[in-house]
Amino acid sequence: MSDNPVLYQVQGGVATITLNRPEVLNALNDALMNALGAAVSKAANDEAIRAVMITASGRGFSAGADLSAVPAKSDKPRDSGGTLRERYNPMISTIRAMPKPVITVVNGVAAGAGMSIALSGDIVLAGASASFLQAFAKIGLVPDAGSTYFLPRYVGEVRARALAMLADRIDAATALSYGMVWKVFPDDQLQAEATKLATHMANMPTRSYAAIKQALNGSLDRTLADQLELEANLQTELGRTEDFREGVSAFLQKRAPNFKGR
Ligand code: T3D
Repeated sequence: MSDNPVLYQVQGGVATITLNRPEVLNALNDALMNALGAAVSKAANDEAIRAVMITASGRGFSAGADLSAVPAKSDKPRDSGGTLRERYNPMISTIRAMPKPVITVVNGVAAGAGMSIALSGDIVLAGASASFLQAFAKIGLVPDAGSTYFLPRYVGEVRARALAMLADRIDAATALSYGMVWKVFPDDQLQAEATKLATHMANMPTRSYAAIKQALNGSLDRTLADQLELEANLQTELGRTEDFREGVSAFLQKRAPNFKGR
């Protein structure tokens, strides 16, 4: 049994958040969810952190909600909606809104809300042996923690409905071909490749990434006119940043830029 359900490490401007209940494929119990929510908020609020990785220990990414915590019979039905509102939803919202990139590094099976967390990343990487499973319908639930938002946008309605209703487990290669995943790496190279990417992103103009997130979050729900206006507003802000001046100077001087995230 792991003492810390979530590990938090910082190196070179990158925070690595590791789900750490490998004995149950990082199933999400209250302790893990409280620690994960706190870790995500900490990374979001720390200006020294310019990229975040979310990954997991052992052979799984996350098997979703810890089903051993659900009583088989109870006079008092479980308040699943309350759990989502209190723990899952704020965390998913923070991942999407934080003004820095989040890379989810899917090292194994991602099921139920574990799959939702995997899909919430700005960049989703997977190991070759990873798999994805909308487990919810198998136990009489509806996909939650953002899956019904992310899936149709990533894979289209036809696949989203089939994945949610049939709850088939798909492998990393299929997830890649569906557009749910940015890249798949051999399992033994996944963490090194993810760290390389996160370190690269932590040295890029962070405010540019923050604006990209703001522009793309919900862009499918806005009109073209609204989107054009949002881009103009964001570009006004970015045009005043140190990193924009540095990027242009570096280009004109034919040297590598030194971005500060300001
Ligand atoms: O009320 C609310 O909280 C609402 C929120 C809901 C959000 C949700 O996520 S609902 C969906 C919950 N998750 C599932 O239904 C998935 C259940 N797990 C599985 O279907 C399979 O375990 C997997 C497909 C994920 C992996 O299969 P496999 O064969 O690779 O591993 P396994 O042998 O089934 O699991 C390994 C161990 O992890 C095993 O324990 P044992 O027998 O070695 O002692 C298994 O019981 C445990 N485990 C796996 N998933 C969970 C779990 N323990 C608790 N909760 C789990 N979700």
